[in-house]
Amino acid sequence: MKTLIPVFGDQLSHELSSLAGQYKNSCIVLMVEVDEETGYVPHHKSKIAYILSAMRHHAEDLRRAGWTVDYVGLTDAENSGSFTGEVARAIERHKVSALRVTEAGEWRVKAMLDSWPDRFDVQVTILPDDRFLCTHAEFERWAKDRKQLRMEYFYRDMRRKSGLLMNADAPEGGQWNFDTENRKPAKRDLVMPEPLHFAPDDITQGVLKMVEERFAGNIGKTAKFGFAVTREDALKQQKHFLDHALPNFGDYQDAMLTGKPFLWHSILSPYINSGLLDPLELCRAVEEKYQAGKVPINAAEGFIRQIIGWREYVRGIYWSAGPEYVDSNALAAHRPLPAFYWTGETDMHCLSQAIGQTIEFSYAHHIQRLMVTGNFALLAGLDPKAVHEWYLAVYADAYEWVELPNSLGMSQFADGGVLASKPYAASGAYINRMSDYCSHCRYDVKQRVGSKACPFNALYWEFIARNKDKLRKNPRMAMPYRNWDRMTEADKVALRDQAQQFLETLG
Ligand code: FAD
Ligand code: DLZ
Ligand code: SF4
Repeated sequence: MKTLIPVFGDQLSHELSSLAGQYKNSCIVLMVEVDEETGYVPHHKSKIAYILSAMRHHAEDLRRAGWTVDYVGLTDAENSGSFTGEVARAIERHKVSALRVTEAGEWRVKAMLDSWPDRFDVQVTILPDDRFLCTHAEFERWAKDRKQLRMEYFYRDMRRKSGLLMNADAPEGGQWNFDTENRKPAKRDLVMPEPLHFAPDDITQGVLKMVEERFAGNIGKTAKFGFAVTREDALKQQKHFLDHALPNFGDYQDAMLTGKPFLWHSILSPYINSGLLDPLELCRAVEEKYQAGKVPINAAEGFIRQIIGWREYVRGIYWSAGPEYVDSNALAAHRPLPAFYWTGETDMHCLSQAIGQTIEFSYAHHIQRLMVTGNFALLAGLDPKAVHEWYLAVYADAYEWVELPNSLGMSQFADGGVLASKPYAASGAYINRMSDYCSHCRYDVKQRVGSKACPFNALYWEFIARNKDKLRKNPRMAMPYRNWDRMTEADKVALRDQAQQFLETLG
């Protein structure tokens, strides 16, 4: 019996469940580059190049490990353009009698896989993706009967389950969470490590050339493309992060600096999400650094929380919320995305920095995504679906299961509070506290009205006023509403006028 094993671009792991326990000489691994995937949103050029190059390298790795890999390139003449079309052609080509596949990472592709048993006259087996700590059923059990889902409690269960940073039943250091120590603004004169740059080899150069031709109109530059595209190189970046950036990761996790795109972040998400790196292996390596006394507890705990806490939690929300989650718009926001999200051309320095580095590197760190581009979109009332599609397109680590709850839920509050207990809305003061952006900006962060006033300030109050019926009852929003109520009518009118005038300039 011959078995076909399709492996998708986010399944680049040797221990994938569909490969486990199979006889290599009776299987064909199928990897396909298809228009359907390169085109469901207008992905950043570097994101496409990263995924396709990593796929091509992974195919070589699998061959070296003894697998037979059938690889269909994007420009192959007969390419049908879809996963289903390519599986149909491969079933014919190889005369297979069985199909094994690890479950899809998103609703769109899941619907496709679910149609395969009816469509193909072969035995179809869909296996769970066991590269996560929490199974779908476990998340459902955890979420069931809870009035509110909160990451912190989920995270504690994941600590207990994994045993990471645990002393029997107690958390290492006596606390579950050291986040209060992780909010330091950074100074320019601190020495920070640059992530490793991996010079494109022949395969990557071929992909980059093809991407520049075929996706010329897409956002993004590729001149500085330096992603690892093999597990071996991704492990080098992992080690580089553990040795040089992790010790300061906690302290400066929320900081932002002009011209410093990476600070002490790991830049590992593209590798974790495509399967080149194993998230639990990485967390164990972080724990070892802590146990060896090389990194403080706030860094180790903070990093591990991002992975076994936030990453697993957003995946649970994505699958439990269902395919209709994407249509949520609890704050009824409908403004189209301003053009500067695609060009970075705006006088607002914080936005031009966050978007500029996104165009250059297909990367921005969490606080830039949440408190600069996300916060602006929230305050300006941008359409959450357009915002979601932008995040899905522009970041090399973006797959819907992880991007959607972060953008639509965490950053836009469009799910009405399923994921987060309150909107992440902030005036310019927050950005000023956590960055040096405001000192390079043509706007004055201290002013609320007038031609020099920082737009985030009036937009913040406009957001508070516009959404009072929806947010006033939220206990975590009591303080902003108290402050709004204390303002004079004249101040309120001036702020709302200022915001409206600014919004009109967005087109
Ligand atoms: P680090 O700061 O070094 O963090 C370490 C790791 O923790 C990351 O590599 C990532 O795997 C994990 N992590 C941290 N925060 C989160 C989170 N909130 N959700 C899930 N995993 C997390 N992350 C993605 O992987 N893909 C996305 O498409 C994505 N879209 C986002 C959109 C918005 C609006 C926001 C606010 C956040 C988004 N995130 C996304 C989460 C986070 O911003 C990125 O994981 C992080 O910036 C990746 O950079 P890094 O590897 O240097 O992370
Ligand atoms: C994101 C992406 C892109 C741009 N191209 C491909 C591709 O051509 N072939 C492929 O197998 N995967 C690609 N991917 C990743 C897929 O979108 C991702 O693996 C699916 O969403 C899985 O659910
Ligand atoms: Fe951004 Fe306002 Fe600061 Fe300018 S002044 S960088 S617009 S927060």
